[in-house]
Amino acid sequence: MQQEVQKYLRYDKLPHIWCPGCGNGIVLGALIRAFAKIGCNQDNTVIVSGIGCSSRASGYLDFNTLHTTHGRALAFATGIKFARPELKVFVLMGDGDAGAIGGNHLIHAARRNIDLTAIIFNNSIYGMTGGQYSPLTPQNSRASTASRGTVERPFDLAELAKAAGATYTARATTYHTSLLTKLICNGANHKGFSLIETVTACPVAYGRRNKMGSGYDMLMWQKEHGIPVEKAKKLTPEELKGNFIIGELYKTEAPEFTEAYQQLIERI
Ligand SMILES: Cc1ncc(C[n+]2csc(CCOP(=O)(O)OP(=O)(O)O)c2C)c(N)n1
Repeated sequence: MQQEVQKYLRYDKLPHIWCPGCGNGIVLGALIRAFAKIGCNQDNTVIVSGIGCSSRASGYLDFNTLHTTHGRALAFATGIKFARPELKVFVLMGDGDAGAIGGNHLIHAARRNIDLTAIIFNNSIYGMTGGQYSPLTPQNSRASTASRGTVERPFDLAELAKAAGATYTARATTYHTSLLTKLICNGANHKGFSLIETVTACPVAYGRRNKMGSGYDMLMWQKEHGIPVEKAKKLTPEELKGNFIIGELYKTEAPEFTEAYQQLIERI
């Protein structure tokens, strides 16, 4: 397994830029294990990312990679998939990248049900730029732009994507790594737009301000607050409060954008 996994990394790009305790490396680890499990061909796979700490992940991966502009990863990925539908395209984004500046691209990629696998690194904050709150920052959290706590209600990106037309949504954490690997495989094997949110820790820009302790403590927080989907069904909204659901959240079949477009070409 080790050799299978190592071939997916660009060793000449290491050391990585992530801080001690950051969960991004764990997501990267789950990703490359998923690539090995699926048997991803490096020549036929494209990794697109936006801008942010998490988006640096594309640079460490030995595939056709595109490190694009903040919030536009899905727009670039849509272009690639549309021009070359035979390619497998993964899109790596931070919560700010996908939910704020890139929110419009996210809802339209979901609406089109284009066959992309979107991985959201949700560290609850803008990590790279020093801790401004994002649309996924939990209410009442402190951020560099909310020193007394944010009053805004956060998005549930999985619900948002589902409402917009995504046909596969799932969530895991950097504590639940085998689940994360499995969900990435399932999302990648699903035909249509799939979104896998990963709850990950930013001890420096989020954890420190919110007294969440070390990277290890934040992992334990994920362990305690990530409620498996089957268990969550038996709980009341009151009991679920302050927690989040992990596992496969939604899966359905719908016409995929590039296939529907190909059918149109053949028809005319
Ligand atoms: C158009 C544009 N606006 C703003 C920025 C500055 N910027 C760079 S990364 C970033 C936020 C990163 O947060 P997130 O997407 O959550 O990723 P993280 O760094 O937390 O992984 C911002 C605002 C930019 N590079 N380009």
